Amino acid sequence: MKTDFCFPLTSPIMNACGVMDTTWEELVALASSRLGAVVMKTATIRPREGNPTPRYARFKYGSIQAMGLPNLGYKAYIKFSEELKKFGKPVIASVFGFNLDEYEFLVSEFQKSEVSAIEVNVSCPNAGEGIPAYNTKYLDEVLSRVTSIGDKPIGLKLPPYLTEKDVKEVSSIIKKYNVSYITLVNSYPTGLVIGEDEKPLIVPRNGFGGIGGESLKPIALANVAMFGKSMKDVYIAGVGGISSGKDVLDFFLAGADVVQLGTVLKENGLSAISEIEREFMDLLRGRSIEEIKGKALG
Ligand code: RRO
Repeated sequence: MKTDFCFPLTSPIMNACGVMDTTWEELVALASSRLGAVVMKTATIRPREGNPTPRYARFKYGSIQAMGLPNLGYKAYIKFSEELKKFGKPVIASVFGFNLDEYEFLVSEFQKSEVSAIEVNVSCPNAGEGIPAYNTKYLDEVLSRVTSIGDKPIGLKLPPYLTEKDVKEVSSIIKKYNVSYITLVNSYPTGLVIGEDEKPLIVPRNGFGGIGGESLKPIALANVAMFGKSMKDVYIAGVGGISSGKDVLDFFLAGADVVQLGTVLKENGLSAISEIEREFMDLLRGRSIEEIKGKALG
């Protein structure tokens, strides 16, 4: 199931950043799976333990989490990228900076590494100071710092936007820079789920957390469709609530070039990958992905 993306892929299905991709063991499991590429957990300069637990919970309509960027620090992921080479599939780094200098530093370090692309995370809802990409001036500054270093493709992980007007404004900023792909979308930044014990399901952020899974899917699909309309020259990785072949099909019909699995991997493990792939192949009915891309919207 070859697909068109900024580097060759044997499958258009990847893991979503942040799910089963923090430790060496998890990354080896992903690299040994049928995924077309492996995305590593968003790295910060220093290792982080993340927020106190419980910080992830499943609920009827999806998942809620406030992980707080737990990761081993960028040096570990640079080393892993060298060792993951032998699995023969592209490895994508993800980075989060707490300021512009940190973004620039992290991208320049990964530009010297073995990764195939660098995804700049400007949409983490659990890093304290709001969502970087919702501040368009800051987004512009981040892009101006990170897109002029090195030759590896730069991806941009965006939060969900609410209106076509927002998407047009953000697209006009991204178009000024050499961004190869955008990943749509990060978790919906602030949700609240209350349990049977009449308390929020998660502890950090007073119970608020990013929403993923089923609830996120229509929001993610709309973002894929809106960005696909306003930006023709960047690839789109679609993510949000994909747990079946029909979900994958929907993302391609909305205009995605590749898709990523998040909550479903966390809940069902690696066996979800081949199941979803099989269901999707059946629904393709012999058509190529190119033939169906964006077709829901005419
Ligand atoms: O680690 C997290 O709390 C986290 C990250 Br970095 C992200 O990009 N999105 C998210 O929902 N959680």
